[in-house]
Amino acid sequence: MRNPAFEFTRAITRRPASTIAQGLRAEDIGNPDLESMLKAHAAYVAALRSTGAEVIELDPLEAYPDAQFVEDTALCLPQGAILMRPGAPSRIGEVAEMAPTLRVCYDDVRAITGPGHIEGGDILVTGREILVGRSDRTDAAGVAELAEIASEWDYALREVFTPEGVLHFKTDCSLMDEETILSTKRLDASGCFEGYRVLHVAEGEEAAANAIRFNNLVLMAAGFPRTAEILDNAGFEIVEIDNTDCAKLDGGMSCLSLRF
Ligand code: CIR
Repeated sequence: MRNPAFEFTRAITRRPASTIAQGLRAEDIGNPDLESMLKAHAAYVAALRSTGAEVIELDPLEAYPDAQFVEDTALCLPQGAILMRPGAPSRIGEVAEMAPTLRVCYDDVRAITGPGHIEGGDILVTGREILVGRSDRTDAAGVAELAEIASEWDYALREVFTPEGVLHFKTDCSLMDEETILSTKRLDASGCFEGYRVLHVAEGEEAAANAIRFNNLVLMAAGFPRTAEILDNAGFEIVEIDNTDCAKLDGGMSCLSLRF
């Protein structure tokens, strides 16, 4: 039987807009380059498609420079989709832009209506539960509203914390299979993965923790050879994607798609 936490038939992505230089970032390490970002984005979409999945590629949204990070706008579960309420004010409008596509894909589309905030990057769905990390973007009220919807669909939801200075919970972890999580040591030290098998990213390669297991593949950012070796030794089939430009906007592999 299909495991809906990492076996998918569809994904939604959005091509980066020409306004990407205005994208949010915690620290300015230079502006991303649109041409190379588009190239990396195309490689990402091709990797998803190579697994047999259908990928819906949405057009760029010039008014929303972070809109290629579609993951933050919704949570997609087999029972339905839930529209998020981003904690970043400049990103709230991205949700209404995503909603029509989700309404075509799902009969049941719910929404976080507030007053709380929650972004998809803070949510890790495993085969057993939904983990949500509180962060600067996701607050207690946002988590509580998601928990209500999740309980209607019989999910156990557990609130965890995102390490200080880390954008999203999933900036520091990814699901690899039903029992395996790839995590930074700093996040795992919080004890939130008790009961799972945890693979640590290599020391100094913390940015490799945001990967995605998508069907038979693990998509990870290129340039982290020791973590790639750890995953390879654990038996995962890796595809490395250039993340140089997205990283300048604190983005990574999970942010670039909604998977269901
Ligand atoms: C932001 O700060 O919202 C974007 N520049 C990056 C969002 C990354 N999304 C994710 O990790 N899910």
